[in-house]
Amino acid sequence: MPTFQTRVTSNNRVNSALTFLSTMKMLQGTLFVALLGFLASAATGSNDFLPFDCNDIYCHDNTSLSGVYTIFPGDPDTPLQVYCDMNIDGGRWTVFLKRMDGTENFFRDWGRYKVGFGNLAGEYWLGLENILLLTVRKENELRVDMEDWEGGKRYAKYSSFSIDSEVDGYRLHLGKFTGGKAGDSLKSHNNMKFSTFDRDQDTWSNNCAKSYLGGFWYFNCHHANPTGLYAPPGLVNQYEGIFWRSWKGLNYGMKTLAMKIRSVSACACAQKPV
Ligand SMILES: [Ca+2]
Repeated sequence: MPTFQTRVTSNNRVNSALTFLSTMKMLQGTLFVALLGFLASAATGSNDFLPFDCNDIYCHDNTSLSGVYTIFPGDPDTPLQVYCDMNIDGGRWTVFLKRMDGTENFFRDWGRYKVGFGNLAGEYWLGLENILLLTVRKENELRVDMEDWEGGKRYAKYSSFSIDSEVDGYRLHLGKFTGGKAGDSLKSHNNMKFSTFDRDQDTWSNNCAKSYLGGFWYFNCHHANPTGLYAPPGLVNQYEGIFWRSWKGLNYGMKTLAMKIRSVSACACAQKPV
């Protein structure tokens, strides 16, 4: 029957159209989910790539610039943000202490030095537990970069750097001084436990951290004070500033100072493209 046939044909067309629309909706949904996945992946900057340190980030992409990145020195569920120096001396440096403008308070207690504090884009301390994670599984070298108030720049490098766990006082193990015109001001700090004003593990009868306003591997007490008071020279007492004795003496606080570590194992793609 023509009318019925027409109706059936019409119904078939409607059904086909509905099926088409439904399929398109499903496809759109799938595409939307895929797009979300892509955006999430792009946002984390990874496809299951879990860099251990800044060295891994550079090896994964040797065009990476200096800046704040997420690394995984512990397990995959504990991301850690850190500043990576990808410029100086071949880059790949994981920065664990940065001083640059005096905006952060470094006269902190044991608990804060243990877990870290500060602003990753500015001044910060990465935390002794994180430094331990970074150095317990990989062998690292240490570099200390500093700048005076007249534009002069110096550095000091050490062949290895690691620390013990908290039960052993985060004791410092430093390799040999391997160069830099800042000179070696950390030699006497080697093999010292870490001290803060509320946990005195130095070798002095008094409390170095309390007297000199930082947290560090003090002996009795220090030839460098990277966590000391931030101030131009002459504005703080001797020994209290961010001094580095072998370059500027005890009474000169640096304008900037950064301590950074780098895996000593060769990077598979260490050359930046020309
Ligand atoms: Ca003491």
